[in-house]
Amino acid sequence: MFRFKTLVVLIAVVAMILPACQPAAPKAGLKCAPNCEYKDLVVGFLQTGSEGGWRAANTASFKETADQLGLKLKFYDSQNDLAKQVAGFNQFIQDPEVNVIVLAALETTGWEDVLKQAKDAGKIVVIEDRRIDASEDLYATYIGSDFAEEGRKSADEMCKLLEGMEGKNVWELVGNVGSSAAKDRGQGFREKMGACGIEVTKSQTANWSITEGKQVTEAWLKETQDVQGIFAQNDEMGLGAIEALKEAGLTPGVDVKILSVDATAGAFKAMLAGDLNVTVECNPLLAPQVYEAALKAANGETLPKWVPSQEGVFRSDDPNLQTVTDGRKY
Ligand code: GZL
Repeated sequence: MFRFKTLVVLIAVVAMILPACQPAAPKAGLKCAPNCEYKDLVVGFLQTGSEGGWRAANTASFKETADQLGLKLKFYDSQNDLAKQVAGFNQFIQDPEVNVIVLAALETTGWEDVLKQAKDAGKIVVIEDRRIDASEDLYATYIGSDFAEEGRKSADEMCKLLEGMEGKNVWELVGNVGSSAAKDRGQGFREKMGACGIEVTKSQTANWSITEGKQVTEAWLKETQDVQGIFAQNDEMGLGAIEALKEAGLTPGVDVKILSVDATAGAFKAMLAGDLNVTVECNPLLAPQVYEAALKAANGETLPKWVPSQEGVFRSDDPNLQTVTDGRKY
């Protein structure tokens, strides 16, 4: 009996000592934690490309804010080519100077491997603008818009624009099909369009561009002119559709209602001209939030996995539209 009691006590003592002998869990964050400052950050930024006004404003936000905060920014233009963007990601993993990687993903899938390699290399990863389908433990946080909500807002606004019209046929100009922005805007629009009987009778990618937006709309107009609204998933494609409607002898904004997403300078100009009816805002000025999140992660803080942007809706019938336009940053 005595030996049994001795054994029990011995096991209890060992169980108490063991944890203290475990190797300490690796410290979260960078070597400078918990006193990292912006000057300690070297950020490798993988931008999608330069496809339009939204992207230009997003890039400017990262370059200007880096200068203001005194951090070093290494900018990589993926030229809207997924293979180039993955290559750039690997380049930043190999770069001993880079301790933070920021990704604006061209597509939602295909990131697990490079994210795991970045984690193993001790690099902080922040996803900006476009969300991705990957394990949340592989990145610090995602800073970007709720694209599905933008789609829902677009359907609600299109219902108002088509009120009183007999037909409810809407044509959809889609961004690059693998992107979260295109997928989620389309899904959100379809969630709410039924409320007023809208039917999406034509839908095709125009890859975020004015030229392709015009080409696709021209081809559709050759088939039929039975369309009451156009839902363009970004402003550039909406501007292309406007050009095509005019060349077909139709009055955009009147004969056919036009709604686009982003709220860039081009959209405000088109609304003031009466060609565009509504633009749903998508905020590109994300760099301050992204760099702040990177610094917190560098100092070992755990962040929420998504910080949604706050955004509005702008309409051509707003009596204060010129004042609002004059106050815009992009
Ligand atoms: C949205 C952004 C989209 C814009 C397009 O956050 O990813 O990409 O809506 C841009 O204008 O090409």
